[in-house]
Amino acid sequence: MTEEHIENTLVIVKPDGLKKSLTGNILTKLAEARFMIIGAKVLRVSRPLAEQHYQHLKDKPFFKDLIDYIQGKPYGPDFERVMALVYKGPNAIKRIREIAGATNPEEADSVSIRGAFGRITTKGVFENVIHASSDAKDAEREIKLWF
Ligand code: IDP
Ligand code: MG
Repeated sequence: MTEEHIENTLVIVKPDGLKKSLTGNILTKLAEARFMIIGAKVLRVSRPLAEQHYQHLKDKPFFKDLIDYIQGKPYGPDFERVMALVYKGPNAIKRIREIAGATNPEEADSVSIRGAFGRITTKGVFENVIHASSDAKDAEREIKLWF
């Protein structure tokens, strides 16, 4: 049996999630999984914030399109925003990653958020609806960065 850790993790409803009106759906899934919201805000993502959040991908060919994506640039001014949340609960990091699904929406479990609602854009960006911290170190760094 895996040991239970009470963890905090960062979730971001990305601009495509807001545009597709998936916020309620995502919040419901995480509430029904019994995670607690301990922080929430809607914000515009500045370029420095976007670049710091995705610093581990800065050498990738899709980096510029990824920064435009998290800033909501492809979706018009109303969707140049995200909803950032901090969730708390037992093994929250791993379990919320599972609910989110794999990074590539075409490979994600079809019942996961990314599998059900994500797509790959014609520019090749994985438009995958939601961010969820990938491990304890990332969760700590990201929560400090966003809140
Ligand atoms: P994660 O979001 O599942 O933690 P990361 O590797 O940290 O995955 O990548 C951050 C984001 O960058 C992804 O959620 C996705 O939007 C985008 N991305 C990652 N890898 C690729 C890729 O190979 N092609 C296009 N977009 C990608
Ligand atoms: Mg990641």
